Order: sequence, then structure tokens, then C-alpha cells
Amino acid sequence: MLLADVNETFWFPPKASTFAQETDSFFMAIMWISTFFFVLIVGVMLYFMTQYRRRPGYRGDSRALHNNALEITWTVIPTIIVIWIFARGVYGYMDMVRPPAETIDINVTARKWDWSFQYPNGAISDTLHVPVNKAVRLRMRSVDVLHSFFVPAFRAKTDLVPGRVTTMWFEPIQEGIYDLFCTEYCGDQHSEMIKRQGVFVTSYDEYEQWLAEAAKPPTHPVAHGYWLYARRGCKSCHSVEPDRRIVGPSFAKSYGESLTTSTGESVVFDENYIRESILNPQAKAREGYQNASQMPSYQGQLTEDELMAITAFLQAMKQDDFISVVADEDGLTKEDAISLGFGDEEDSAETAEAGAQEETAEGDGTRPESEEASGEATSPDAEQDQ
Ligand code: HEC
Ligand SMILES: [Cu+2]
Repeated sequence: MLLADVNETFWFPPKASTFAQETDSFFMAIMWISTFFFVLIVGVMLYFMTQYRRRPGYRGDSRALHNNALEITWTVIPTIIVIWIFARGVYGYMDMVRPPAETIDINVTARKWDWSFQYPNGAISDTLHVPVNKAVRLRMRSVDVLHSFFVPAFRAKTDLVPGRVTTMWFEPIQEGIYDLFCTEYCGDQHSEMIKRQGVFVTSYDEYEQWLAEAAKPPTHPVAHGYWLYARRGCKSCHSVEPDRRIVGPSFAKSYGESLTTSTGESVVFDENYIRESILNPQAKAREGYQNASQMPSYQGQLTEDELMAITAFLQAMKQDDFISVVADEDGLTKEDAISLGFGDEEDSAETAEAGAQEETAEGDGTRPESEEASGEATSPDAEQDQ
């Protein structure tokens, strides 16, 4: 990203937050102090080693035990330097732990092995979107183990601790796309939590636009179900490809099948089983999975509508063409959704009518002028819906 390259140096990522300048110059100060003393001490040591090495006919003088002036100097000067480092460190730390009064608050949930971000208007995403030049405060929770949120370009890092809410804040000062890391080893797929280009800093207008868009789930229940699957962490444990087991079973093609639980019971993978599995994962586990399920309960986190949408999505997984599309690495793009006959209602109507409209384009009196001019081919049906 061009913008982000602007103040990137050979050693450091771009200075994209208000902390960056201070952190970097302090780091450089400590590095040069250390370099200076390293060269001085090792230099003097090497000099003494050669100058006063043991030689035939040379005897050391054991009377030279003290030199007060020298000892006071090499005690006082380093003490002052260390106190200065400490004081400046405390000052920087206090700045980082005390958010300003006005902040945009975003909730962060970390789980093995994914992030999800929840915005003030309810939008949820797996990447972080923030406006430039506004202070942002993150309220962070982990549903399982220790994770650590780190955006090198912001020079900001804080742990997420299970059973506790931790907070951090930063103020981005440069638009761009940055990397997000989990810097606390959290299990065998820890590296999945590295989100290259996972942090988007945009102008406030673009941020608002994105927010409004992101808060709108698709209207079609199957698309809505997939939308939730991709945003609520299900994706990090359940694949949609047949036979690919991540932490939990694959979602491909299970609906309606009869399966055996770990206690030997037989259950049908239906609405009720799905509901129970999501709200109370401990109740039944499929054969081959531990009784103490690794799945967190979603009780109180998903509404009845959302459960319905997820069920519709799981049900749709039975169809072969659906699986092949969703199994595609990018997941369900808008185009995919439309070609399968769902997605935004207007959009699917648009595709369905597209052919017909080409032929009647000129003489179609039902479409208002303005839309013809802007090139928006909204179908008459979709208009009536609105
Ligand atoms: C931390 C990993 C994890 C996450 C996140 C997770 N699950 Fe699970 N899930 C599991 C495991 C492990 C099982 C198998 C054991 C069991 O049934 O409890 C499972 C089982 C299930 C089952 C029963 C499937 C079967 O074939 O028996 C359903 C349905 C389900 N999960 C839905 C979801 C949905 C929907 C979400 C997101 C809202 C989700 N899970 C998030 C790990 C996870
Ligand atoms: Cu992690």
C-alpha cells in the first residue's frame, strides 16, 4: 500500500499512531546508549587485555585498589541514565494505559484461532476498521486461552486474558492497511491469528460508510447464515469442505443425517440438534469428539433469528453446487450468492431480469429516468418491494 510506505523505514513499520514517534525515538535512544557503552566497555577491556597481559618479567601491582573519582563517575552517570530511561518509560506507559475521554469503543473477541470485532452500531467483522485521527478504545475478551493483540504499525500491544476484560487505546494518524498479530502462543494454529492486512485505517467518512454496510446482514436466510458463520468464529473451527476437520466437524452435508454421539446415542442432525449444539455444546458431542466440548456456548450471543439463519445455511449445505461454491477459498462472494439464487433481494432480481431488460431497455416505461441515466438497472419487481 503506497500510503503506508510513506514513513516506513528500513528498521521500522510505518509510524501509524500517535505512540509510534515516541516509542521509536525512545527505542533508538536506548539502543544508542547501549551501543555507546558496549563499544566503550569492550574497547577498554580489549585495550587492557593486550596492554596488561601476562608477560615474562612483568608483575602486577596489587596496591591499586581504589579510585574514588573514577568509581563515583561510573556509578553516578549510569544511575542517572537508568533513572531517565525508567521515568520516560513510565511516562510512555501512562499515556498508553489512559485513554482520552472521547473514544470510539470497539469490542474485541479472540478465540482459537480468530479475531472478531464488534462496532458501536452492532456490526461485526474479522478485520479491524478504524478512522484516522480519532482515538479508539478496544475492550478485549478471550473466550479460551491467552492471546495478545499487536499492531506493529501502532506500536500498541495488550494481552487478552480469559475471564477478564482488558482494554487498550490508540489513535491512528495515517490511512493505510496494516498487519495484526497475535503475539501469545495460543495453540497449534496460533499463526492463523496473524492477519496480514487486517487493520484498515480510513477517513472518517469511509469508516462510517463501511460501518453502515457491515451492520446489514444479507436478507436471505442462507446467506445470512453464512454471513454469521464467517463472522462469529464458527469458521475457525468448522470447515465447509467435506471431511476437513479443523477443531469441530465439517459442516458439509450433515443435515438430515443420523449420527452417533460420543455416548453411543443416535441423533438426527436436525434443527433441534443444531440449536442444542450451539447453545449447549456440552450436551451432545459427535462420536470422535471429547465430551467436554471445545466449542464455546453461544447462549445469549445469537438471537433466535440468527439461529434460524444458521440452520438454513447448514440445511443448504446439502446441495452439491452450494458446497462447491462455499468451499471456494474466498467463501461466498456477492456474485456467488446471486448465481445461486440468493444474496441481496434486489441483486438477485437484477440478475434474473438482466436479460429481459436488455431487450426492452428502450421502451420500458416502468423505470424512472434517473435510474436509466445513472446506469443502475433496478428491476421493476425490486422497486415494488421497497
Ligand atoms: C473453538 C472451536 C469451535 C467454535 C468457535 C465453534 N464450534 Fe461448533 N463445534 C466444535 C466442536 C469441537 C464440536 C464437536 C463437539 C460437540 O458437538 O460439541 C462442535 C460441534 C458443533 C455442531 C454439531 C455438529 C456435529 O456434526 O455434531 C454444530 C451444529 C456447531 N458446532 C455449530 C457451530 C456454530 C454455528 C458456531 C458459530 C456460531 C460454532 N459451532 C463455533 C467447535 C467449535
Ligand atoms: Cu492467539
